[in-house]
Amino acid sequence: MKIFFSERHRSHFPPYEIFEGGKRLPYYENPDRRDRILAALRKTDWAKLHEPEDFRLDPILAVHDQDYIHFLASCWDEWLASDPEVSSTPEAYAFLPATFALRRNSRPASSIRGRGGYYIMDLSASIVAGTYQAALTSANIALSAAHSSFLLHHSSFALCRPPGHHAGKDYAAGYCFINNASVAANWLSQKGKTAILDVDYHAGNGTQDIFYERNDVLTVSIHGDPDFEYPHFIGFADETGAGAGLGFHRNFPLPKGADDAVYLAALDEALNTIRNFAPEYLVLSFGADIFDGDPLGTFRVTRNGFREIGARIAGLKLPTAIIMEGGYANEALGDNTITLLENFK
Ligand code: SP5
Ligand code: ZN
Repeated sequence: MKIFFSERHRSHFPPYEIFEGGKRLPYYENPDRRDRILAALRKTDWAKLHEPEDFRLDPILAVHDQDYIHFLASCWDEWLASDPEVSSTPEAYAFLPATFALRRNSRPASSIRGRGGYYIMDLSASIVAGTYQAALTSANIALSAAHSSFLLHHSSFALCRPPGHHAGKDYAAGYCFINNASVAANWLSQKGKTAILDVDYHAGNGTQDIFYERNDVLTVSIHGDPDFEYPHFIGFADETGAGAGLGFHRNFPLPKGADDAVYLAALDEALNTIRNFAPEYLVLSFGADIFDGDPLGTFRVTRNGFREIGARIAGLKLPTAIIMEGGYANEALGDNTITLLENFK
């Protein structure tokens, strides 16, 4: 199986994020996550590692607003220039807004603080000097996997970092800046009918937003119920698309503590929805944070669960671009990811 990866991700490692109560914590979405998965892949005899191609900005701008991408590109330098204290010790800082554009009958002001609060949804999308380059490379990794799945009619793995499924058309959120899976799926959809299945523990709000009014790409997400879990405002079962896209989005919110049996029952329903749509390609947003013991999740999916989830998705017999999203139990990340991927090799 072709695996796409890059060392560029290392330039995105903010020193902190902020949790409820203003609690400042080390950034969970850290480079060690990627290193663990890569090390596990290197031990197999089937993972063929490749650097990504450069697809330039067009396929990204087909999904994201230009002003937002410009904000990502210029955020760090503008913030540095605006604050002498930050520019004297930049490595101690990450850009996070402190004032948010709560409703969208609002506009991005020209200041970096005004644009930060407009284009960032929460306090887990910290921006540092290398964030934009890392996010661009991550999108190129996803596009390279999509390209390979198209050419070879075989599954491929995009070892993306930063992840993407919380990023919307014009906003960053939850460690995500560019929606890698959406960029890949939009690109693939020009080659053949494409569906996205999102199995990350958190609702794929960005992906849902991006395709909500489209009927040419089916989007399906299984996740912790937003009634108790991040991203809190989106990912409910009655959200099924709008306009031409009505009936082309499905959410499967699950309760705290969902185990293999509960998870697999929802997965079977999700897979039936995908079978009815009859796509030619699948994009799988894969988050390993459904694992029992993940520090940011509540599910109890076991190693066997990962094997069975992989087997059932591979049972669709579709060329699948598997896109890495979350997963924060770093010691288990390598084995969990390999266990899922082995079904597609
Ligand atoms: C890609 C991905 O998995 N992003 C996840 C972002 C989660 N951000 C959570 C922020 C709120 C944290 N509150 C956690 C309380 C834990 N007890
Ligand atoms: Zn997640």
